[in-house]
Amino acid sequence: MTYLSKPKFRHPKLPVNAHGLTHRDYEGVVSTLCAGCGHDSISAAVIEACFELDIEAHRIAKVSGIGCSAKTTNYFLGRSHGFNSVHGRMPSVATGANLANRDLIYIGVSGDGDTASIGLGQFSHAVRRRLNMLYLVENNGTYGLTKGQASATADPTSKNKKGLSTPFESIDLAAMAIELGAGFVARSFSGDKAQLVPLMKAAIRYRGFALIDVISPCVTFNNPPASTKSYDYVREHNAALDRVDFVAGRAQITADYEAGTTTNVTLHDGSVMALHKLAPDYDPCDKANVLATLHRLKSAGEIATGLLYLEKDETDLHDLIVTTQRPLNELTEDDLCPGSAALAAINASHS
Ligand SMILES: Cc1ncc(C[n+]2csc(CCOP(=O)(O)OP(=O)(O)O)c2C)c(N)n1
Ligand code: SF4
Repeated sequence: MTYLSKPKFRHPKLPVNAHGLTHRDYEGVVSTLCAGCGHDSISAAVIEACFELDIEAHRIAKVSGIGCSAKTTNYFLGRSHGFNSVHGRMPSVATGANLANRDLIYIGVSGDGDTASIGLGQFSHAVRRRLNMLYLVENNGTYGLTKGQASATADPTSKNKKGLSTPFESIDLAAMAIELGAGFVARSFSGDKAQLVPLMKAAIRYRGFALIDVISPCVTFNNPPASTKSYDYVREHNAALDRVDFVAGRAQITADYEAGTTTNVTLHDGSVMALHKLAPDYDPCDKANVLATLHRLKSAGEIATGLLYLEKDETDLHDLIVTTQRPLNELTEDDLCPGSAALAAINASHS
């Protein structure tokens, strides 16, 4: 694999965030993806979201599997922890890392092939265990890296570059994640940075499993207008249900939103998500209605985007299995081996 590092020079007037860091400090090496690939826009959105949230790079762990999508973790957050695993196995690597160190922020990047086929089991269990992570699916309906086979998210009505369709029903990863217990589920489009960046910021701050299914056109194998994952199709059929504004909770929050059209949701760390309803009667907290809306729009050939589902009570895997508050590498021998009296008490409690 070749790595092209970016020139170190930067304009002295580049904007800086609370840590004095510029966007350049959140970048990785030069992308080797095809020019125009949607995945590169998603990398740019990750850089923007982390810059705006003032997250220091060493607090983030980025994990991925295999695919063009999986390669992108090399193109952002060059100073963060990273693990490029094997095809479909990103969720178990993320689970192990998160259990060992709950203090890091986990960003998993996956493809629709990586998640909806070989990694479907791993994905399902990360969701139902409410692993605290942002799970990004870069969804192009095709296996880009292996040259354009249909993936399990390809719609039977869709046609790829060669005019071919799949005979099989497509998997809607967002609907599946809602069914399996994800607390934060959104869908967006790589070409809509205004929607994607606030969604990412809110998802990073959400404590629990947060999925963003990002339609990300593969310009080389699956971008004719007849493909339901193409730039043209998504622009024409984007049914945005809501818009999210995000205000990080570190400073005093002064949000002024029009009554009646917006709901403010405060996250565990004090950040506020302002949800602007675009579709009448859309409530992202009403699971049955959300699933019915997704099914209805899908059958009409529309693509529902925005914050699709939100569980206001944030719960993660550590809450569910009651783990220690401290990262495992901070535990001392005394913590791990409390002595024979403690062991005798535990044994006595089982008799
Ligand atoms: C165990 C295993 N099986 C198959 C492959 C071949 N393979 C590499 S990437 C890929 C699919 C990638 O598609 P997707 O996850 O949608 O990512 P994209 O390249 O489209 O971003 C496959 C089947 C592999 N690397 N490992
Ligand atoms: S093959 Fe498709 S998914 Fe892979 S880099 Fe090129 S455009 Fe992107």
